[in-house]
Amino acid sequence: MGEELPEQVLDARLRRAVASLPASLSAGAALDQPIRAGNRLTAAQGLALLDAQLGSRALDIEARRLRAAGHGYYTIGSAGHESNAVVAAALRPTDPALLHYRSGAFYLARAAQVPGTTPLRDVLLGLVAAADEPIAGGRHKVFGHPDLAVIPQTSTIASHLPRALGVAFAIDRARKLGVDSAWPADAVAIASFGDASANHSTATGAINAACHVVHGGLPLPLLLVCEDNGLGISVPTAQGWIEAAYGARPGLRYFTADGSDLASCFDVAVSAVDHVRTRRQPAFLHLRVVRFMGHAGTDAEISYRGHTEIEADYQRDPLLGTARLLVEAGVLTPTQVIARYDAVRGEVERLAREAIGHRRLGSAAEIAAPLSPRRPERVAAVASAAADPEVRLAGFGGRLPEDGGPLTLADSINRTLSDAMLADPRVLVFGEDVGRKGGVYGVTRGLARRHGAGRVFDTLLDEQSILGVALGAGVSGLLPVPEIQYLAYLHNAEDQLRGEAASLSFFSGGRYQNPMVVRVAGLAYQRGFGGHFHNDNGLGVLRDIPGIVVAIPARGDDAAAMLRTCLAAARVDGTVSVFVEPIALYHSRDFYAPGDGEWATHYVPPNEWAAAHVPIGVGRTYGTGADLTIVTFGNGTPMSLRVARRLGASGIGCRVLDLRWIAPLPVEDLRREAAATGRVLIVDETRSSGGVSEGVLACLSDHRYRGEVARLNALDTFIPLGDAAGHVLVSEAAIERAAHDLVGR
Ligand SMILES: Cc1ncc(C[n+]2csc(CCOP(=O)(O)OP(=O)(O)O)c2C)c(N)n1
Ligand SMILES: [Mg+2]
Repeated sequence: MGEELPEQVLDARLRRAVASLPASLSAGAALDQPIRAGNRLTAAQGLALLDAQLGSRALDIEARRLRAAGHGYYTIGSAGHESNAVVAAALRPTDPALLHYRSGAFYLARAAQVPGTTPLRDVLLGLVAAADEPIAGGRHKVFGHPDLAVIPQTSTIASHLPRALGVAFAIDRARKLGVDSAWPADAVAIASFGDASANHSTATGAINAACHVVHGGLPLPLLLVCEDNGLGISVPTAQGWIEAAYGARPGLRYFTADGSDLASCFDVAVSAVDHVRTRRQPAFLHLRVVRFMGHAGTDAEISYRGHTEIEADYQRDPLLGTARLLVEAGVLTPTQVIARYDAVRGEVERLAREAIGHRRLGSAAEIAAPLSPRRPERVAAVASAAADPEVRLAGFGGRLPEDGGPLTLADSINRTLSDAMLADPRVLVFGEDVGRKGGVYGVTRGLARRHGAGRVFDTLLDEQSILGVALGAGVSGLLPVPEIQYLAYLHNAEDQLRGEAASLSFFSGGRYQNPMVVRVAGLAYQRGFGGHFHNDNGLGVLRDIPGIVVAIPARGDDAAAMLRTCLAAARVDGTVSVFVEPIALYHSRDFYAPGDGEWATHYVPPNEWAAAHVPIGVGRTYGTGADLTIVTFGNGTPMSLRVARRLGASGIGCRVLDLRWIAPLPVEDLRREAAATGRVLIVDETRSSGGVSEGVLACLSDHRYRGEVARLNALDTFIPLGDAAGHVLVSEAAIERAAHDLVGR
């Protein structure tokens, strides 16, 4: 006989401890009576929760057996944390939940409140990566279910807390605005996480933002549940730290409970939920638990924990605690507890055998299907929706933008946002400085006054929370348009886009989406002003995120049409778009010469079908020259057009393709325009490493372009202050030289 496996030790310990509980002599408590004097938990509720806890334990044991047999792919369990079931019992099954990976008993207890659900089977299908698992469909093992209001989470610890903040915010905001939401108006959002995770800046930022919202007098019904097992893999959390850090935060009511005692845990959870639901204010529920069987199946905790420490945890097994409670109340005998345990173990084994036979994901197309659904015809139809003429006229203060003069890029975005807000009450515009000030560059000027502070508002200065509010609002049925003030400041929040926004549809098989359009002011050419952080020209972090759309308009009419497309794609397909606005072009009016006003454009209202919308991934070609194709975008567009005019004067026929969309690239336009001249010059204001030109070159190569090609990029460096910036950025003179060079080859 080899050494006993951790799951065998845990199983044997529980059986032995339950068997040795002194059987109560009482005749048996009434099921509708409190299970223990002074507690609110009834015997019936205690029984139901015992079943959730036993089921969760059985799943953890089965996960390891499946792994050992080569059928399972995930062994992080909930063993020791099963008192989290009380949180589900204290909530309603319609309260949106974002769960820790050890909240298995919560999941089972919630499912028990919804008839027709099959939670044991769901989890087992997740463990074996079955294609018909109800949330991720084999793409991940995660707790989630659309019928249970459980939104699936990534493995990035704490990264769900900004979204949880946003969901809580959206519940009351939707009610205030009178728009439909995915959750009941009196719902509570719940997010659980571990004790080590509570230190992550993403968690501290989101919790700080929650306190900040309350401090500002706004509702935020968020229940934060810290499942504190005292460890983050092998690193202990200092004794008392969670309470020291979160016990007395402004606006955040602190509750704490011993996870080994179901009855008191339940009472505390009920009080916490009641606080959040009735006061519409956040609470922090500190659930003190233990962790059995190490961090995951591969983790031998004996290498970093003492024997006595591990041994002491068995006394705090929540299943033993619940068994003791039921036995002492005379509801079950120890033998009956074991019988229930055996029954669920047997049921889980049977379901596991069945799960093994289920189909796994079978093709690349099947895997990627939910990533970024695209229905361009429906997007086009929605993009052309406008508010009623009278509403528009009143909304624009009696003067429609199409009746005024030509507009800059900034003004076109402003009018387009207004039109979108007039047409759809779900649209929210927010970020740092976007409200009263109207944005650092005036892009959102007047919107708060026109559409109200409930829809256009300033946030606190935390990009993770800004995107988190958008993630939560989007998944709740609103249409958020968050602003990131500068491209350089997207980076500290990038995971909210990459890990959270972009992946939700993928990991939920399209069952949850976070439609949103993130506006980001960016790129260089601000005549040296502001240095690198106001001239960031790196788009590499956006180019490789699966499924997202990256739009970069160079002129006002494109900005209006493209923004409408992004908003419509968000509504129709749940698309996540990043709308990069070239700061240097915001207020440009002139093009060839000072005062010519040729870069400003006429505003086309949304319902003027053809001109008001541009499909995702379709570029704009200027000119029909046969000698050279310049491929560019953003600031490169006006620069290249000016160079093209000079080249034309010297007898070189040019055409300029403005890509407009960096992701997905306009492949058809690229192929066609490259083939038309056989000479391609890529004018790319981003850096040569990780820049857009890499994608363009790869696209040309993939499509067997055989002509000449050259590229101009910014230097692989950060941007300096002042005129020195000119040394590292692509210039018109360089474009002209490169064009002559290429044509002369
Ligand atoms: C951002 C991030 N960093 C590191 C990890 C790797 N990791 C997974 S779980 C974990 C420990 C989490 O501890 P805790 O929050 O206490 O949760 P517990 O596992 O103890 O329930 C770590 C470091 C991760 N998933 N995400
Ligand atoms: Mg922990």
